[in-house]
Order: sequence, then structure tokens, then C-alpha cells
Amino acid sequence: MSSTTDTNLESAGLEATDRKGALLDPALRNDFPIFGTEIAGGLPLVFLDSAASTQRPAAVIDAISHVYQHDYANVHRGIHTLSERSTELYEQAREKVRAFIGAERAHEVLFTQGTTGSINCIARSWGDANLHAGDEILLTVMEHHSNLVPWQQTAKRTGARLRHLPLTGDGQLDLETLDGLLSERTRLVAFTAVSNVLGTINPVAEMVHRAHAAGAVVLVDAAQSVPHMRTDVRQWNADFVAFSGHKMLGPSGVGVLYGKESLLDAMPPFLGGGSMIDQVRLDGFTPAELPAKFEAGTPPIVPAIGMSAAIDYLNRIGIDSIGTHEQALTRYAYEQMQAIDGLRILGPTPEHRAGLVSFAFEQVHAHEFAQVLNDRFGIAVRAGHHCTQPLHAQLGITASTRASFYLYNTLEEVDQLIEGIRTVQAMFAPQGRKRRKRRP
Ligand code: C6P
Repeated sequence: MSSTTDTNLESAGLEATDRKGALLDPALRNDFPIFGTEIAGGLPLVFLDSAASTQRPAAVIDAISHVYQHDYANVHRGIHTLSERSTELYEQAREKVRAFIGAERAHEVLFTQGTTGSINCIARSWGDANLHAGDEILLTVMEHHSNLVPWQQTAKRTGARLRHLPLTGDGQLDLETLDGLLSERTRLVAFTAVSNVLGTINPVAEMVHRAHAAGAVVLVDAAQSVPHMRTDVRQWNADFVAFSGHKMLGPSGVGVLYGKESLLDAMPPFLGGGSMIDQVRLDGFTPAELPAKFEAGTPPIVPAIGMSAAIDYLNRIGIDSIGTHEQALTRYAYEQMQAIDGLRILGPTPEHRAGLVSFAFEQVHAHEFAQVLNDRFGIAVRAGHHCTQPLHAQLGITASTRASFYLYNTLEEVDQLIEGIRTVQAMFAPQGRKRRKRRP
């Protein structure tokens, strides 16, 4: 532990004993081969972009490699040993996800291409079958484009109307307006469990309860919550839940759509093709039972098996410990950032936020911020609108810089981020401009 960190911690009011209890063993970084990588000609990697996509432990990389070397064939098709093995691993992955999110039945867990694929499935299948002109879809202004655009497309096709729950001044959902927006016309409420920009943790169970009381079906975008906090879809009582493997130490190309059996049974298939049928005639088809009905074509076999290995890893560390660790880092980063002149932190105070902090600085564009942090400090952050243009418009900015944390990040890395921010600020502040060497 560096003395800078101890000093900063004291000033942030976090006692060393609290810190000890809250943080995970930094040795777990050794499980992640990527941390041997150097950035910008020799800087150690400081990876603060896990909200975009996480890194993978060797256990996940090895599991993927093992399937390809020993067990790989297409699933649910062959009467041969390899197909049986890969089918078994693929279905074990489904069961692993089921247990991880507290679903009742494995066939309520559908493998998709990612959160975006899951939401589009609901918008096309449930949306087209159930929405009509005059119906309303209630979203929130903090949604990712993946939970806005599919509903805009659905609204166009069906004539349904979109409405949006506003924010409070500190970046939480304005729940006082919720009941006024809900009516017998509201057929669907779709919202994120955690904002990918503000970090806001939304009260999912309460919102589901209020939406159900108005007779609406509820979709939760859990892309930013499932990787970081315990999820119990039955406690939420959500009808549909969407999330991605690559944000929880798993591979890209796989995600999950959880849906209540009764709703999924009543929905028409989204994609047509192999696997999703029971019988095909020249003039029509009979769909298969769940989950095959929604898994047309060759599914993401190896990504799903990799996601299963990622869940094993998360379970070994403990999802609650991961959440506590991120909370400690976030609080520390937030309090350090608050002390930086001219830096605008987006979103609520640490007790209402998950493991990320986005910020804007009037004099410096987010892209320049990210570029200097990368080139001078080896720090990876995300800069831009983070696929939330309407949210940024509400905040009166076009872009922000986001640092997001996961189980492998440390307090020292937060210190490096703060030092980086101060350096960028000095370089770009009016009196510092002359001193800045422009990149070629
Ligand atoms: N957010 C970010 O940097 P996909 O790309 O389908 O795996 O996930 C889409 C998605 C949906 N909802 C939320 C709340 C998200 O944060 C994301 C992905 C990344 O914030 C990439 S844009």
C-alpha cells in the first residue's frame, strides 16, 4: 500500500480497518493474464472500463480452450459422443445461470447474443404480439440505447406510445412521478437496474410491484447489476430480465434473457430457423418447447460454457464480497473527485450508486481526457455518450468520462486515476494550455 493511498484514505474518512474488511485480496489479479500487458510503451495496465466489458480470469479462458480441444461439436443435433458432451456442458451452463439469478426453472433461461439481443427479442416477440395503438410503454430517461431504440421501433410498428420516467436532480429516478405515468394504458415498463453512466441503483422490486399494480409487464435491463450484486429474479418478481456474459468475466457473444414461463410460452418465436421447431411443413411450422423455441440456429455454445465458468469464478469469490469491494473503491474515488475543482460528478452519492463514477470537466473534452489517461498513465476509461445520448442531453452535456470498477481493481489504481485527472486538468486549464505538448 502506498503512502499516498494511506494519506488519501485518511482524508476520505475511510479507516484502514474498514478498508481491510471491505477489499478483496489484490492477489486475485494474478488470475487475470491481461494484467501482464503493458500500455503505451511500458506502463502497467490500469483497467477502469469494466462497465463496457470486463477482463477474463485464466479459469474462463482455460474452460473455453478445453471445450474446443476436447468436447466441441454442435449441440442438440448429433447422436455422437462429442455432441452429447457439448450438449451436456451447454445445458449445465443454463442450469448455472438459473441458480445464479434465482430463477425457478432452467427453461426460463434463454441464451441470446447479449443484453441487446435479449431486449430485441422481447420487443419483437412480446411487443408485436401484445401492443396496439393507444397502448403505452414506460421507459426511463437513463436507459441505454439498447433499451430505447428497440421500443422506438416497436412503437413505430404497433402505434404504441412511449413515455419516460424523469430523473431527480441528483440522478435517481423520480419515483414520485411513477404512479402518475402508470395507467391502464401502460402495457410494459422497461428500465435498467443500474445506470451505466450515473451508477444509480434503482429500486427494482418496488418498481416492479408498482408497475404490476397498474397491470403492466416488466422488463429489467440488468446488464450493469447482475455482474456486481446478488440477483434474485423471483424476489424482483420481474417478468423479463436481460444481461450479458462479457460484463461478468465471461466471453462476448452470449447473453441471457430470463422470462417467466407463462409469458414465454404464450409468445411467438422471435427468430426462425433450425432448433426452434417441433415440425416443419412446406406451408408452416410448429414451434419447439422452451427454451429451444427462442434459440434458433446454432446457439452461442462455447460462449455459454465460458459464461458458466465465469459464474463459478464469481461464486468462488462471492458476489456480496465483490459488491462490497466495488463500493469501497467507488466511495474512495468519489470523495477524491469531489475535491477536484471544476470536476462535475454525474449521478448520486456513493450510497445510491454501483461501482462506477462518470464525470465531466468543462474545459476538457471527454475524449481528450481518456486519451491522456491512456497515453500518460496506462489507464483505460470510457469516454463519450456511453450509448445514452438522451441521458447526456438531459444532463446538458454531449459526453462524459467514466471510470468503472470490478473485483480486480485496487485503491492504488484509484489514486493513479486521481493523479491522472489532476494532470489532465493542469494541462488543459487555461493557464496550463501553453504547456501541453500536442500529440502529432
Ligand atoms: N453498456 C457501456 O459501456 P450489450 O452490448 O448488448 O452486451 O449490452 C448493452 C447494454 C444494455 N444496457 C446497459 C445498461 C448497458 O450498460 C449495456 C452496455 C456498455 O456502458 C457498452 S455500450
